[in-house]
Amino acid sequence: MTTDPKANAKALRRQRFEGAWKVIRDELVEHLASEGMPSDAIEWFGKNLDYNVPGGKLNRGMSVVDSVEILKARELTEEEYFQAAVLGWCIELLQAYFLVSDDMMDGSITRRDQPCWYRVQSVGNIAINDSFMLEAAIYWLLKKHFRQSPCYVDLLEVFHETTYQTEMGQLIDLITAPEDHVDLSKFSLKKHRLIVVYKTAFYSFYLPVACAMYLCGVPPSYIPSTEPFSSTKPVHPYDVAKAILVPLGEYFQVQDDFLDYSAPPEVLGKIGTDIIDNKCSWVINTALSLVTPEQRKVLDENYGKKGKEEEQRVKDVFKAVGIEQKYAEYEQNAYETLTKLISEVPEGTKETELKQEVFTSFLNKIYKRTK
Ligand code: DMA
Ligand code: MG
Ligand code: MG
Ligand code: MG
Repeated sequence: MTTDPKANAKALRRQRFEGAWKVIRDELVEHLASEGMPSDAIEWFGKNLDYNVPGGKLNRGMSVVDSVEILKARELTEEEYFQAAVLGWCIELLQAYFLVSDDMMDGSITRRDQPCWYRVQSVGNIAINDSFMLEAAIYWLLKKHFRQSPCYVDLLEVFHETTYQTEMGQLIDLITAPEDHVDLSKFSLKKHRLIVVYKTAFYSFYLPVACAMYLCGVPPSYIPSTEPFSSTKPVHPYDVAKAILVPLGEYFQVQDDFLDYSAPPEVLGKIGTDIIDNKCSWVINTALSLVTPEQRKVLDENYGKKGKEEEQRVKDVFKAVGIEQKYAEYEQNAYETLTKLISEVPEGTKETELKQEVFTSFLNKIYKRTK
């Protein structure tokens, strides 16, 4: 505890959310026992859960609870809290599933201040199956806790759809970054946007808010709207949410890209691999628009190479073109654009209607983040 009441309130909220995980975690482990799995398998699954699910910032998961509270505009009952927390932890399980596999595909070394799961002694490729089990746990939990709920099918669909979108995003992220062939002329900010919207924005930003909306009974539409978001025409609330949360997710992944290059690993909890991995990141795309022909040559010759020295040469060019300043400008601009977009959302009064605070609270969780 600190003397800052705001920090204390935040710590308490996190503790309460972590308390729900203890219950959910035990349900999952006990289920394996009830399937007659041997004790070493039960232990392995417990370790998989403990190592990969609860240790992150928990922004995605806690946003479900926060959004439900904002929509209902009151404190939740114990039962309401737990229901929202189950959905929140389902998103954290989804995140764990993506991260375990992402770290294998990206050849990453550390995550959340510890070795990536596949690099843990005796795990290796078993991490592939472990990631599948993290995903499957979501649907077991949804069935257990929401089978009787009117929003069960909507929840199933939104988890399936955002998972598929994320996998499309991971596909284009990976094939735009071939290990054996560096061609920076193939990169563009347009390509980058497509990658990040699919690999990050849908599951990290739209999914938590959509879960909260379904839980609060915001009426779903089964006919996708073809109208673009505008402040004058009434549009479907899930489309309104998406129109804000997708650019919010894009901003979040630009931060992730910038921090991959700039943040000290002891702060970030992971060692950046984007330069070595030949990734189509915001940093390289922005640098490409600023370089002299000489600097361009350095990037062409050193980007996507395995060595530390090559990586340092690329970082030196990033610094020389003033990437820090460009990022500060980008962040200011993104914040202002998002704030304006949010201010145009019609302010609802019922729990089945959107409120601007759903979006401002999410934006404030990530604005100027350093990890
Ligand atoms: C993030 O991509 C997307 C998913 C689906 C994990 P990334 O590889 O940039 O993430 P990180 O920087 O956390 O490895
Ligand atoms: Mg990665
Ligand atoms: Mg990746
Ligand atoms: Mg990254």
